[in-house]
Amino acid sequence: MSQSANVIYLKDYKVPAYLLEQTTLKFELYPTETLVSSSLSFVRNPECTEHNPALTLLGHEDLELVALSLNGKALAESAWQREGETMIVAGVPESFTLDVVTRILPQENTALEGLYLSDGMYCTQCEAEGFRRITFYPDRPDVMSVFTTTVEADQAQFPVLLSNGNPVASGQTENGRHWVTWEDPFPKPAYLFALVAGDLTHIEDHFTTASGRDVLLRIYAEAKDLDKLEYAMESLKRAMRWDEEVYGREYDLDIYMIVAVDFFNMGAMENKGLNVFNTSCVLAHPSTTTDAAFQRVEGVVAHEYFHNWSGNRVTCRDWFQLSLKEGFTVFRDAEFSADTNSRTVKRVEDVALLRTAQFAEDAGPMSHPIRPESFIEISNFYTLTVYEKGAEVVRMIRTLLGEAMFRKGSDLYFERHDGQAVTTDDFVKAMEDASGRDLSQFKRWYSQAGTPELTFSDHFDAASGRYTLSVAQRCPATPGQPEKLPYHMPLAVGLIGADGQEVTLDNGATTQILELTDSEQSFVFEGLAEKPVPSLLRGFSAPVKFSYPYTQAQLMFLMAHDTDGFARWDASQQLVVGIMHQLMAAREQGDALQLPEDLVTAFRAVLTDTQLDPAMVAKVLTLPSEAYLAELASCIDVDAIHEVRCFLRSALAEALEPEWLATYNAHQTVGSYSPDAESIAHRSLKNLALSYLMALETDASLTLAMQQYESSDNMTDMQAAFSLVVHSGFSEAAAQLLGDFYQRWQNESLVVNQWFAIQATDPKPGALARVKALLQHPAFDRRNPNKLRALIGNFCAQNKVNFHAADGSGYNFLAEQILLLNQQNPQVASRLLTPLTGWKKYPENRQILMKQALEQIMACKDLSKDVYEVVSKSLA
Ligand code: B3K
Ligand code: ZN
Repeated sequence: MSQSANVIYLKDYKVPAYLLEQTTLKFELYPTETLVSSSLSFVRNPECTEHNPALTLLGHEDLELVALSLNGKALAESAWQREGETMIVAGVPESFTLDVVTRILPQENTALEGLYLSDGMYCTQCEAEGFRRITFYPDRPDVMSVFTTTVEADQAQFPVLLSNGNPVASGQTENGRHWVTWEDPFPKPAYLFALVAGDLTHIEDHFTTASGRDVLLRIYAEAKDLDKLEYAMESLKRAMRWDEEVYGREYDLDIYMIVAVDFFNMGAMENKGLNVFNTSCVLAHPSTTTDAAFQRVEGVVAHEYFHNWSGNRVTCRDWFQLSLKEGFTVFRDAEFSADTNSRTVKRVEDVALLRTAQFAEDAGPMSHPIRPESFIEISNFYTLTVYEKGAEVVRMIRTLLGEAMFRKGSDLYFERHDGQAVTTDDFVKAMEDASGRDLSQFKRWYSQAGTPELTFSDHFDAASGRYTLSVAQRCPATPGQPEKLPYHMPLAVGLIGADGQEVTLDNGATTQILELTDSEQSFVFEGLAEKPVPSLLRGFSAPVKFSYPYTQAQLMFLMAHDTDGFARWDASQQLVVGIMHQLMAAREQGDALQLPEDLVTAFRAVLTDTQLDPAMVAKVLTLPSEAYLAELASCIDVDAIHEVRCFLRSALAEALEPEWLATYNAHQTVGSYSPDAESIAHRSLKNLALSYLMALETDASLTLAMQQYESSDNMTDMQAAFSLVVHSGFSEAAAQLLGDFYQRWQNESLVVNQWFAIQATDPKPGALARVKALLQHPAFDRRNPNKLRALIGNFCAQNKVNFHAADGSGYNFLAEQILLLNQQNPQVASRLLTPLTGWKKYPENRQILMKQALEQIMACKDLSKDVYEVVSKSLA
């Protein structure tokens, strides 16, 4: 690409000069080419003030134009101009029909954007800018139109032909070909267009909407996966009901389809009426799918369904508004999962993700506000910031407004903007108008990047019984934003007395929402008999880092008495992190590492309390991840983090061996597998106990793991045992299981991915050589993003000790892989790069090597926009 990459700015937004009334498409799919004929009826946009504006279409640089005519008359070459992705047609009338024919080669499309083949099946991915790889079109989300799409292909090879909306006609032509026409009555931007053609089977069901309409539900997959579709169907029906009950939103078409494809850059896509899913987010069966994967299927099915309102009916004006649909929809799916399973567990998992990966993104070279101001390649902005932090921002609005006002606000938003392409400002305005609240300062969350940091302190005046809680906020500088203004955020706070009882606060409840608006602010509580222990940011009420000078005793007190599940878990994390920091300091001094007796006491108390939810016990007793410890560090010592974490695990295993064994035995699930929250909770605690027991590396623990591997009737238990053995020092058993597991599951592509992933994350020395060897394995396919993520992605992002090997071999490996993928699949290449982007947080010797790897990539002459943007910003 031209290295003077084009930067697109939010401030340059202009309304489109022409609107589209109708899009009529015909796809003729042939083995060597696909012909796309489109007929587009344009009208002048009354909102555009320009005099006689030209028509601007977008088409990928490699897109082949076969024919172009205006109102039925072929256009001379001089009538239009192409430059980069833009095609300009000047001198067009007020309203006109443009007919365009393009020739595309889906069989050669390795970027998996636009129309491509996945395992012999045609499918599309058009968000954000894939439609311009199909035809010349006003490919921008604020141009919406109704679509009529005809798909024609060989009948024997592609018996199923799908597109958005309802099927309205079908027929056969000569040479064994057939066609189907689909009509989508809801105006939509091109990014929501979809087409699927293949030899697919499906399951079907029905859903009756609250107003009594019948909706046909179909989930399509390859025949071999027919037995893995039921859970997605159940999840879909639950999500449809939930959206009616909680948001008053009904489905609108007569049919809702999901198609599972193996080659997919992301998780899934919410195309109107025709979702396309990565197989990993839709297929589920007890024998091949873990609990975590079942929950992911449920969450992603719901997420894509919820987009029908938050994304499709009301869509984004431009791609800077991406969080309008993604932040809101992630918030919606998180609440759905919380209502369906365990609220606290879901919250803890989401916060753990935010605190590790999103906070790291906020602190790195790609840091951006949830509404970015500029981009080179929009695909690089489908980030944890836009999604997860975006969801936290919506959550804060709900906390500030309260549930009833928030619902009033979302009703107003959907009603006011149905059928429109709008902005995050429009969303906030609807919330303000419905509630009468002023959110102008709050809107800084949309424009400022970085993670705010809160420092709490307090004072108790015994004579007056007055307790003062003070808080200071700051937000570190981020690229292009040296100074930040104070944020408006809700602090959900409780106070706990020495007897462990919650103090009743001014609002008559035990949790109060304090509104922080200033850079320093104090809150006063009157009438206390003694100094309480504060429980801060209950439910993680704002996406910030916060500190209060808790003693270890106070953290243990909160672990025992806080009535807020999140806060209890957070206290345990703070306690363990503090101890790990002490251990790292001891290691630095060359002192022997010692397990603090207090920690054993605290762990024992949790482990033996049969009243506690086993899922929460498992969360509390899981040591903070290496990624979280890395995020907290100012300079990341990968080896120290790994060693200290291993030490602590083994020491806790030893100190509590009988308790772990008892826990292991107590939480065996009986009866056939079920992915409900309670069964998942028992399995998670049982497998955590097994992991501690395996840390002892005794023959007895190996026997337990081997028995579990052999006798389990579900993938959760089998994989837990498998991965523990593979990662252990029992090399013979590991080799045996590696062979056996592959033998059993070689025909299950998603399970083979797990087999790759578990080897890629093995922390033992030599992992890189093993990963390199696996790249040659017959089951590895370099064109399949799931395989790339399983092997290369996991090694670089999760196997920190090996990726950060002192000789730089891990960095060189990643640079080589990025260069191989750069042209083939730019989106995946750019994502896999993430582990190198944080180079400035590592010690100098690593910094030099990581920077060299980035420079090696930068030196490549034909970098894709995707990779160029991430590498150039990382080196800036
Ligand atoms: N909206 C899609 C994202 C697809 C983007 C691909 N570059 C998935 C989702 O968030 O539902
Ligand atoms: Zn989404």
